[in-house]
Amino acid sequence: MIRGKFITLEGGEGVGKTTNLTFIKDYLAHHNIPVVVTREPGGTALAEKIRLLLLDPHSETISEQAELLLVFAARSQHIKHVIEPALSQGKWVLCDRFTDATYAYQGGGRNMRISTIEHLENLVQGSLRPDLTLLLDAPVEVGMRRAKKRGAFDRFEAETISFFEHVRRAYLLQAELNPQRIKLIRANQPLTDVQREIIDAMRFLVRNQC
Ligand code: Z5A
Repeated sequence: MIRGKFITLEGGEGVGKTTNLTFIKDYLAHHNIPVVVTREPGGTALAEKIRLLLLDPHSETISEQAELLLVFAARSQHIKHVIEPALSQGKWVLCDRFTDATYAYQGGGRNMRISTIEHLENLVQGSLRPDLTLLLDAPVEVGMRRAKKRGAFDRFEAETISFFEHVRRAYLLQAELNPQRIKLIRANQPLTDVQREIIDAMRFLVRNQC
């Protein structure tokens, strides 16, 4: 059985990850590629409970270290019960956020040590890394404006502009450090243009499959 491909979608607040997830799923279905769509934090019953704890704006103050460990605890469950089984059955996995989000939010936003994140990444993931990451990038104000339309803020959305500027910078650094894997998509454009860039970035992977 040929192993499936692992695609992740990343970016800051309101850049359009959820919107484009459906678009990508349909694009893969059009090419007869079986795909499992999932998200982080989350993807299993336990990981979804951890997600609720992480996003709850009324939870007790969560230390930066606890936040990082919760993110990786959820990821460990997700990999074992969803991601790895699907990939080994030849399915593709399309995941709304993955470890680049940890580098961006806990590394960039919370200023946690990158070496600690790397250590946990190796511990929890072994050699698992995405085959392709689409990083939707837009100025922070654009994403926040779009996200605001949704109403009540979760624990992350209540952060300051400066926090999200650090997140964005950390994402862009990840893209610079991993140019083969991470494709930058300019998300501050009309949706049809964003989706054209997404298809361009995915074409190579999809063509090799068909
Ligand atoms: N987190 C973490 O800290 N560490 C980790 O390791 C991981 C996650 C994995 C999960 O949030 C939180 O967990 C996240 C980081 C943290 N916190 N934050 N913030 P999430 O991923 O579930 O939620 P999110 O980032 O807040 O995603 P989002 O706000 O749902 O944004 P989105 O999915 O990127 O955007 P959207 O919902 O598709 O679009 C927003 C609106 O913009 C919507 O009305 C669209 O119709 C509109 N839109 C989209 N594209 C366009 C274009 N091109 N033009 C105009 N309008 C558009």
